Amino acid sequence: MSKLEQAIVAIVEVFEEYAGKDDQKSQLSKAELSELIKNQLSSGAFKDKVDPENIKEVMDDLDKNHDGEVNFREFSQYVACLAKGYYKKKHGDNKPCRRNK
Ligand SMILES: [Ca+2]
Repeated sequence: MSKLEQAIVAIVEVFEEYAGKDDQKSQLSKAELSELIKNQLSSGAFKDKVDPENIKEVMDDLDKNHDGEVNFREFSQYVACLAKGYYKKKHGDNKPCRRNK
């Protein structure tokens, strides 16, 4: 597989792995999201984009339909947002990753 194909598969697999930890296999609960961020988004390039201590805020930001869970659609938008943030940071624009509400 190409680099991009691998990245896409990885996004899906990470979501499935963490969302599947409780009975709601297609949704990330607050606890699952917290664990995902802690384990998958803790290296230097992303650490300042997400604060595991402030998981409630991240959750509120991602959970667009306010059902207390993050579905794949919401998660993939978050990943896209992180990618944009990473690109901007790499090119000298270091604004935090927040989408318009
Ligand atoms: Ca779940």
